[in-house]
Amino acid sequence: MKIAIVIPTFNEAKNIVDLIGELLELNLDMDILVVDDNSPDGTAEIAKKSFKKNENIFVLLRQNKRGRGSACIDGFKYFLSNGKRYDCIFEMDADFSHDPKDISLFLEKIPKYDMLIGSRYLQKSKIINWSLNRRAFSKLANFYAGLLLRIPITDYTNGYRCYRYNVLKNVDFNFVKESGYIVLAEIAYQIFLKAYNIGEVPTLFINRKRGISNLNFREIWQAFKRITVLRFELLKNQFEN
Ligand SMILES: Nc1nc2c(ncn2[C@@H]2O[C@H](COP(=O)(O)OP(=O)(O)OP(=O)(O)O)[C@@H](O)[C@H]2O)c(=O)[nH]1
Ligand SMILES: [Mg+2]
Repeated sequence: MKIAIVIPTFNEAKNIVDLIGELLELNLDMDILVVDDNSPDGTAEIAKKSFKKNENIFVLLRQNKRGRGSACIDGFKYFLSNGKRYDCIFEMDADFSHDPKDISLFLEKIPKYDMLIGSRYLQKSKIINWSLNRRAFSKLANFYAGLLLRIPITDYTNGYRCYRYNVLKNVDFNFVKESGYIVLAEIAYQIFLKAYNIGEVPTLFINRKRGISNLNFREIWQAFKRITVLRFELLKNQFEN
């Protein structure tokens, strides 16, 4: 199976080289794209320099910080238009919250699905070192998204995912209005409305050990606002087409 992995980064200099190192150890037929928003800590430069001899690792440098979701979308577009044909495309965070070893779980299960989400809320899942606040907020966000969007999934906001190439090709990225974490829910909802088969795998989620968080209240507010109107906008759109 030929796979592609999109890794959005902002100030991940302390993580990116080790993470790509661990991914390479999996020995898969794999291209990796780091989408960096001109991180002040030099993430893009470090990634480029460290892997300049590896022709499967690419860095897409954007000039301004434009959000995790928009970085992933640019990454997906890159892999959907580079002339190569992948079986599936992954997205994952750079801060080791997403264990590279879980990729094998996704690959075992993806033949039966169109898209798989690494979930923190299945019986075999585990969350390590998350504060009570973060846990409560994540639960609330998932409850709210579930109430409005009603996709049969347990984790709307974990950015560890695997999409079949053709499924991602069918997503209308122009319709995605926000740029942060909520893009995860927007893309899942589009895929759900197209009647694709979405599954989940249990993941081990570990709170970041190195580097600083990019999550802030502005993003959280953006996410709640967007979830509230998303269902109605997309359903209306589907009805009109
Ligand atoms: N390119 C790009 N990547 C981003 C941006 N914001 C966050 N990221 C990356 O997206 C991933 C998730 O962001 P995190 O900062 O880990 O957010 P979080 O997981 O909610 O919060 P913590 O893990 O607690 O820090 C990481 O790989 C970040 O480097 C952004 O604006 N642009
Ligand atoms: Mg994180």
